[in-house]
Amino acid sequence: MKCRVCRGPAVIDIRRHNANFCVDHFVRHCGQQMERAISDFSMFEREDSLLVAVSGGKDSLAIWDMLVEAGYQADGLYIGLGIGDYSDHSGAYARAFAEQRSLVLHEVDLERDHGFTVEQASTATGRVPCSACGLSKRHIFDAVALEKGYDVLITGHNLDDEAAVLYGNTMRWNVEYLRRQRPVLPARNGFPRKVKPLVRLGERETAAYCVVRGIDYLVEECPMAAGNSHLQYKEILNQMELESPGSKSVFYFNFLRNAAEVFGSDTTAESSEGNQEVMTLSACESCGSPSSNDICAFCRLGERVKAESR
Ligand code: Q46
Ligand code: ZN
Ligand code: ZN
Repeated sequence: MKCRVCRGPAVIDIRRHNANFCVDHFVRHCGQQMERAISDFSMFEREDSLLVAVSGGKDSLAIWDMLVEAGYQADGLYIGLGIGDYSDHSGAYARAFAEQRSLVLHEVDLERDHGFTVEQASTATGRVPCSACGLSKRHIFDAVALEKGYDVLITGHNLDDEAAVLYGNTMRWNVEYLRRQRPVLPARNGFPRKVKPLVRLGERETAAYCVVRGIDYLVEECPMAAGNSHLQYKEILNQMELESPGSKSVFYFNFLRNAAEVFGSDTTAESSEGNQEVMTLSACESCGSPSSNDICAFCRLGERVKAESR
């Protein structure tokens, strides 16, 4: 197996590109794919300040590393969710990465700073943990980005994640979500722009990137994810990819190219000024975050957990 670029010994084959790469050219390939996503979707400019949502897993550490290597100004944000050992381990990987590279890592701990854990919220609401977890993460990412003045929030969603989410939303014809499934969600009042610069890389590639760059990451999956439909969709798509390399990429990028507009665009609703949705948002009376209710969904969740535990 020879590197497509230099003909030296290759360490990885990427079947959808019909290409093999040596370590150096693979790292370069990953950086180029990230830059292409940033420019194709106008994600951000060189001078923007970036906040990376860091979980301690391969994707978030890979994108943070690629951004820093490419010279972007990128700090990290880690949220302790209180999911037993998983949270302890994930925090340790995120901190070690930041310390080794002298990067800024902000930390929020759900229990210490907001008085509840994901598991407690799940019990109190009777809903799956991922529901309270997703709500809490979105709220905290927005709040920290706003409070600390970052221009853009970066998440490590890769091609496999996005194709699986698209598959799930299509299976249910979940039009509301299809409308919002873009690699860029523009800023709106009080909410930062959110972007996914890893959409051109699969998770096998982000894992390989971490290995060749010497990045230690948490391999263990969140225990709450076991058996969820997102993982099942990934398996189905992996099977298709095996038989027909490139299927995931075609499915996702052709959706963006040919079909996304059919479901309407969130661009208007998400634009930063002067649209109706923004006009109706006021500050949450409890935390000050933009909200369409007097008390935002996150603060209501916290209140509910406290009420249940009394
Ligand atoms: S961390 Fe949270 Fe995920 Fe765990 S509880 Fe679900 S949403 S699976 S990315
Ligand atoms: Zn090479
Ligand atoms: Zn609030």
